[in-house]
Amino acid sequence: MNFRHRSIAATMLLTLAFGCSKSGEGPPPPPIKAGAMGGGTPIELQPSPEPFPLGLSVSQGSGLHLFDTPSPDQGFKKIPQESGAKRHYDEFTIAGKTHLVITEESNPPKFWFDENRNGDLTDDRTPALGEKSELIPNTYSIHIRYDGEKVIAPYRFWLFGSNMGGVRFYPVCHWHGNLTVKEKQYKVVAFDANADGDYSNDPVVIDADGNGKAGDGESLTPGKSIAINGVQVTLASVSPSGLTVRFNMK
Ligand SMILES: [Ca+2]
Ligand SMILES: [Ca+2]
Ligand SMILES: [Ca+2]
Repeated sequence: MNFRHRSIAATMLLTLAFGCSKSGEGPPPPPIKAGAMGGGTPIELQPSPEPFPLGLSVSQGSGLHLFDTPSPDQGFKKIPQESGAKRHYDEFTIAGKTHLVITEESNPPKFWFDENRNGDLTDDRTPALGEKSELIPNTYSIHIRYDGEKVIAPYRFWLFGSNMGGVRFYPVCHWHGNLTVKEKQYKVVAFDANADGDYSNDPVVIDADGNGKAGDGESLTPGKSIAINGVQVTLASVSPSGLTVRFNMK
């Protein structure tokens, strides 16, 4: 799977006005420079296609219904040309917004995601291909627009028929970076543990004791602190995309 490659090419576009960035085309866009939003010192994290960083657990998010036909209420305006393979028509709510989705039982299966939320499923990037042959369970990688940050960020997820009912998902990805305190580096992780595509409502973890696990006191919500090497480190915020975390240190 070329998640990393696609991440470099398509993550962190400076502006939505450039439209979609397809994988492998041209040089990577310049990274977002953290602006003046919020307090604290910003740290830019890097995307990773691996789940459960530092042993963090996850809950299941609501996924798809696999409707056989599009409902007039859903607002499909334009759909990709039929291929003969069976399709399903859904709304997928991620990062607080509803996106139209068409899934197709081709091999590999396809996942069209209305990234720009205009009801046209033909003007977005090429469909995400399942990493295995069946529609579900399978892993897909999409890009989500975080309009408030002007960021487009990758999101890789496991889509499966849940024993809780329905087709659900959880993230198979996270963001990671390093926080330097008194010249020593500590791993920082943002993980969408509640599976809604919004990292601002999950704790940020600093592996302060360096044991590779999220321990007691290492998971911070905004305003919470941990003492590291004699410095009080307080999480100011994490952006919805997960790209930027901000800390105050004193
Ligand atoms: Ca679209
Ligand atoms: Ca979340
Ligand atoms: Ca730890």
